[in-house]
Amino acid sequence: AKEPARVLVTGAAGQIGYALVPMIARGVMLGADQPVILHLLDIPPAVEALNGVKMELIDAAFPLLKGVVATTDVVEACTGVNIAVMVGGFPRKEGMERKDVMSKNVSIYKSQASALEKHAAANCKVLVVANPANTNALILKEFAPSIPEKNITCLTRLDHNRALGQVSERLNVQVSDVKNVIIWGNHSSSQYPDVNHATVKTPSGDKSVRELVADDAWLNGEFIATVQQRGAAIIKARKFSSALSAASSACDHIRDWVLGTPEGTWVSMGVYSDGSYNVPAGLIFSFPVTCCNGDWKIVQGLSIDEFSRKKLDATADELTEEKTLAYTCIN
Ligand code: NAX
Repeated sequence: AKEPARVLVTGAAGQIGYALVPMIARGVMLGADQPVILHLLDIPPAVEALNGVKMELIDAAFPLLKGVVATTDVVEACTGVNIAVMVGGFPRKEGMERKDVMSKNVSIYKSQASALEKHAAANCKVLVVANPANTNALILKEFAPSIPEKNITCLTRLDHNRALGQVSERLNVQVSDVKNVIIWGNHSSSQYPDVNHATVKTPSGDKSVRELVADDAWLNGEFIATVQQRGAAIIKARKFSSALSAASSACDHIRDWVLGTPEGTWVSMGVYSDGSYNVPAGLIFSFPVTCCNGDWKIVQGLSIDEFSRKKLDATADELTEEKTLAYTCIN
């Protein structure tokens, strides 16, 4: 039998945490043959709710779940973890300045970065979900210099899956037959959902999404806006932000990273930019990636038309600005 993997979930008493931890305990994230020990971190005001989550995990009697550590102590939470899913953060409240929210998150990610760097297992893989996700991941990278930068990522898989969902609804095809959409850039409304290389599996082979949809106005307009604004639409409908879809896509992100992407398929991940596609190096930016043996690689050589170039540049500009803002909050 495999040794249990230790998986940290921060913000585990929150909504995404509540949807995510049972998925991990059922093997959705790391596979049906991989036992897990869950490390749940939250802050003191949420400690009762956190213990309630632990009670429910025990009550669910998950065969793969070999232990639960529920704590408000960052060091205890980070010790020995192989995977860290960072869902905890400081949300933007009405009337708050962006700088104030950034400054709260900088201080959270700074201290959690140091704890991970000192106490996590070697080669720990980190996924930042909490917003501003790309910039929180960048701060984490900055304050955990001994964690390889390729091990620090942020979640844009939800946006990627939303794009697959929109194409599948529009064409009335199975979502599992649609692939290779791309989310470029920031996990914010400046992101660019790109279908120029996306295909649909049909009985007569793979066909281009652009050709099948045959409506460039929709693809360049409403489709993009729907994906960009989907988070807000969910809040409007549910009065709470996306949780089950966020949790599910966090599992997809880690699963594909650890176990690999299928041949011929790429996914979107927020990763440390190396300058590919003329995106400034040193940002955490969402790119199309393939994964193999636990490592991701940016898909190279895709054509970028003028429309796409503008959208990529705009979201890169926003991230550069966020980075500057974050750095002014460091000291
Ligand atoms: P909730 O407010 O329900 O939960 C957040 C939890 O984090 C709370 O229990 C809170 O006590 C805890 N927390 C706060 N500070 C902490 C700290 N320093 N250490 C540990 N825990 C801490 O929010 P939820 O709906 O679960 O969303 C969590 C985060 O995900 C938010 O930042 C949200 O904006 C972000 N999202 C990111 C998405 C993405 O695709 N990247 C999509 C979904 C979601 O909006």
